[in-house]
Amino acid sequence: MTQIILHHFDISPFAEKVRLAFGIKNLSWQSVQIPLIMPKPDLTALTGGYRKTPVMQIGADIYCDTQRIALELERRFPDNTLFPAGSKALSSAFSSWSDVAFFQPGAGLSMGTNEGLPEDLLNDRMQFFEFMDFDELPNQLTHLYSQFDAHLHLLEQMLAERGQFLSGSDAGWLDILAYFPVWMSQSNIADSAELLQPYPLLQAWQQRMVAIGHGTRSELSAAEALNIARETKPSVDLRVRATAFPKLRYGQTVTVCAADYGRDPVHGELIGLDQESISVRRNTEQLGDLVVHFPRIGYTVNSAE
Ligand SMILES: N[C@@H](CCC(=O)N[C@@H](CS)C(=O)NCC(=O)O)C(=O)O
Repeated sequence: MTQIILHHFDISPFAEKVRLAFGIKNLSWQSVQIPLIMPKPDLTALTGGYRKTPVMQIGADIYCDTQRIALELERRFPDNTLFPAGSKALSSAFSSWSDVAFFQPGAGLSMGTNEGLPEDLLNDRMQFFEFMDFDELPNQLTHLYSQFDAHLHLLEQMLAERGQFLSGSDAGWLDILAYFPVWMSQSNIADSAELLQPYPLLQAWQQRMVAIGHGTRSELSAAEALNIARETKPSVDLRVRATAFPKLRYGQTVTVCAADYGRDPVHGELIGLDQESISVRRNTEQLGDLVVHFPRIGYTVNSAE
């Protein structure tokens, strides 16, 4: 059962990363639209509590976080690599730049300059984005513009050094990582056209990124996705490495949380742990056995026994 399901919403910049990865790999996938704000009962029925966007489902295997999703796509669908010219490890490191240093000022500007945001969305994100002080946002806008612009400038220099794509002659995950804050700025930040105007290489690359597309998308209801999870068994063969910190054993009950924000805990039985991934099995009344996978970097795993 390899049908790919993406739980996401269209305006999510992190989901745009994964949609572009489908584009690079020319994959067919099914789209389940999730709510923009909590509660998200169908999503958390799968994840056990993790609420961030996006989440990828393949049968009864649930992949949280875009970094973990990228690794899984590459493992299952190695054609049209996301990591050209041996850029896998470098891309993982590069995500700390794009997800934090580049994305976070952009997210601040999206929240602070976007007048029409509905009240319930603002209230939800005030709780969610722990790195953002919403009361202080109006005073920080000039600084945030300066930071976002400095990263655009950095990206322009990277493109001058690297050529067509950051990954070389073909687009890869490195490009996607650098692109998603730019994609977000287009619809969410006031004066975004003015921001990009000084950067011609970036604008030309942006057109090449748009041309990648999203592979072949079809729509699926949340109920159908839950049915697929219910009718499928988790497919992956995993183990807990004896050397992996924090030295937990296979089958131990654990709690997994994002370490940055959106830290809703997920409880389960530890069945996979190494330096790249954490996997827990959840035995649920509603959907039977599910395995939820997280990246190792940026996630805590602790014994819950
Ligand atoms: N580290 C996560 C971050 C994901 C993230 O922050 N997504 C945003 C949307 S773009 C989110 O979850 N917002 C709150 C929500 O959708 O409930 C990843 O790489 O997937």
